[in-house]
Amino acid sequence: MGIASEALKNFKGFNLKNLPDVEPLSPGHRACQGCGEVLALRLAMKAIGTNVVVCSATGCMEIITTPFPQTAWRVPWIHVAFENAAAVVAGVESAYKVLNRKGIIKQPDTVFVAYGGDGATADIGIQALSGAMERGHNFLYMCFDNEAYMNTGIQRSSSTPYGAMTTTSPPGKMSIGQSTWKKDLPSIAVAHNIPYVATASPAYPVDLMNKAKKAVMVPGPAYLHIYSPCPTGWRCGIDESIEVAKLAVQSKVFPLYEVIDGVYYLSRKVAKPKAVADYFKPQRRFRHLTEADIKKIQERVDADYEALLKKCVEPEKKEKEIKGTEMSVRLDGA
Ligand SMILES: Cc1ncc(C[n+]2csc(CCOP(=O)(O)OP(=O)(O)O)c2C)c(N)n1
Ligand code: SF4
Ligand SMILES: [Mg+2]
Repeated sequence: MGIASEALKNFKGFNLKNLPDVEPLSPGHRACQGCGEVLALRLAMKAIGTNVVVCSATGCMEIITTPFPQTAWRVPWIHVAFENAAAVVAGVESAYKVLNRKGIIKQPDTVFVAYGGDGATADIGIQALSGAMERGHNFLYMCFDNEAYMNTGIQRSSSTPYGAMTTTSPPGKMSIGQSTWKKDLPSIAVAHNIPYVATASPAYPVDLMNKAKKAVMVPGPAYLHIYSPCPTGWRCGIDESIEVAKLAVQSKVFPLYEVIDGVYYLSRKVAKPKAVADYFKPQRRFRHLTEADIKKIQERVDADYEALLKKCVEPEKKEKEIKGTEMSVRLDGA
């Protein structure tokens, strides 16, 4: 049994009847109305609890929670630079380890979390993240992926989806919008052979909370890639974030899965997928796309989903393996 499976063998998941009351990230922050990113962060922190040190990269979730001299954080929280949240959390984790070993503090159960947006994670901070994962620090890194640099005015990142309009990938006669395909960050995390990687979405809040809880229970590095709807940048209604997030899963654009000790588990199989065109409809960042463009994207989404299913071998041998993870179905037949 791998170290993550061992740590999770007695895992008791959240359900709608036992959700924690604790709110490490309090109300009163300054996110835009309908922000899916802050909702996802709030849910993750509810699951993680208060015995935590949080390191925040620059980005929306830093700016909107800590306008000086106020803060929405009720737990120790460090704002670091745009690029080094994973390096700083690694240092904090190492310092706690040494202080505990020397008997200077007695806090062996404190957990360490770093988070950043897609720009902070996929682009500028990927080196720090890769290093911290490779060195095996005991920490959780959460990427809140709203698919552009939103805080500074909706610039494209390497996590912006193909065809999307941003202020630095404007569509026009010569341009489709974003001209590159979205970087596959969860696979990059998996390639580091860390014990726990998962994707999550605020449209499936209990699943998200269970994954955040599991991620901090696992010894060693854990990585959560969290879909984060941004009505401001995606040009959808402020009441449509959750609908769009659901459509992302239902159209196979953003599949939910876990990789525990290198074994892929699909969290939610999409039996009757919606069309990618339905996912695009509420979002004006895609409104310039032609039928041919959408067909090309649909083919890519179908292919990526098939490739994911293949990693989850023998889908017919469904097996609920880890207690409390009702949505997590082991698909490798082992
Ligand atoms: C070295 C450096 N370059 C640029 C910036 C400006 N900057 C601050 S936040 C940000 C965008 C953050 O985007 P992302 O990480 O995707 O988070 P989001 O705001 O979308 O949640 C940028 C470009 C900076 N603070 N530091
Ligand atoms: S710009 Fe987007 S991600 Fe940032 S606070 Fe507003 S809705 Fe949330
Ligand atoms: Mg972003």
